[in-house]
Amino acid sequence: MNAELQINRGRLLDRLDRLAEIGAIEDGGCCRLALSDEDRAGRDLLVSWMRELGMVVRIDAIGNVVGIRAGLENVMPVMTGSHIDTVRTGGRYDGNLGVLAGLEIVAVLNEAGLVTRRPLAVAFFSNEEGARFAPDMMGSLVYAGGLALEDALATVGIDGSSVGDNLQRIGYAGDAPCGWLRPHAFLELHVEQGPVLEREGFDIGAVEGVQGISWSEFTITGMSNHAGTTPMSMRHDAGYVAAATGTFLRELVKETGPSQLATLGHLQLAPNLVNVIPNRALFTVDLRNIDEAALQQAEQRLFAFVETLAAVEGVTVNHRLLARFEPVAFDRELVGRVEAAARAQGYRVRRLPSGAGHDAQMMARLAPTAMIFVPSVGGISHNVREYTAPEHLEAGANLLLNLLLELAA
Ligand code: HGY
Ligand code: MN
Ligand code: MN
Repeated sequence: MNAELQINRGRLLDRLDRLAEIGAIEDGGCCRLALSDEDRAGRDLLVSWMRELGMVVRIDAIGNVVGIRAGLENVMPVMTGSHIDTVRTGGRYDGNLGVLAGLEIVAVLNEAGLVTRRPLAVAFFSNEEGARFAPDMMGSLVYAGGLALEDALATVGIDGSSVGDNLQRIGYAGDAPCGWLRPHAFLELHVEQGPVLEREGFDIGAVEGVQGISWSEFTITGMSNHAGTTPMSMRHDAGYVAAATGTFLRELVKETGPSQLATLGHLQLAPNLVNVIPNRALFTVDLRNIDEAALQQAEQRLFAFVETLAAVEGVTVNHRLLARFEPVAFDRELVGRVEAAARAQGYRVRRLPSGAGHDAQMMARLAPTAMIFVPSVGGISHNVREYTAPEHLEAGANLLLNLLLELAA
């Protein structure tokens, strides 16, 4: 461990603030939806910082950006990174911390005149959030070979435009083939986005893996009719099926226990008028579970519920699977090193699974991978009130620094 090398907290906080100015919304939050003009501006800022740090920047065909700091030997690099796209009501740390901590570490090494044996790579992946174009972790999934480039480019988002068109529009359809750089190891620093570390008084999370994710989109088609003249027995109410599904999800998780999570996050009714029975309902269901068999169970029960109710109500159902990732276990040896290094640096550390999806779960298909979590105040994320204390941001970045030096030696 390189005790004397420390990150510069002020510079890291300053970069987080400057990136947060791009797509700034109320109360210090950020809205930089994937491949939007705000995302482009954020990308441009980070690429300029990478270049200022003397890094070689390469952009691949799905817009993943990798900055490389040369090592003494031309061997597989140690890679860190995350994402800088946000949800519509995002905070300033989700994803951004992992990328900016990587740049801060390069700045520290430059100042120290220290060149690692292995090159260091800092990446930010396209469309991690999946909020505009599903699935989430799209850029790292293509990078890891889990989704064909042309399928990703053809994906149409919630506003009707495609990934490929938007990538061209913002000028980030790069020439590097996806997955062109296979790392020796991948380590991602990220805010926990949940309540565990804060509630139990830990500084660091040594993340053991990521729970399974299932995103479904349902389109229910019924018949619009007059809200006042149509007897209840004659209705084909798409809105009722959507609302009943939301209630069913709560019943489902009550029965299956706390490891099952279920969210009806997006709901659109048409014609969306107070006195017209909805003839169309478009809604999404996000199911998560650390146990794959239980997640499949939950999916089967959801699909059966919607189909059965639709038959009774006399409406039709169209179902699209927007994302489906099985649980991922990170590299045991690397998780152990995260835990040991945290302890050696005097941090209170515990192991835990990740509730959120991350680019690391895709990079785990290519190389030994692990994650470092720092606490989220109140467990809040995907919310402008997302906050992590500066001392925890610094602790996470210092831990990342030491682990990258160890791995790149
Ligand atoms: O959905 C997720 O877990 C991540 O924020 N993309
Ligand atoms: Mn994230
Ligand atoms: Mn997120």
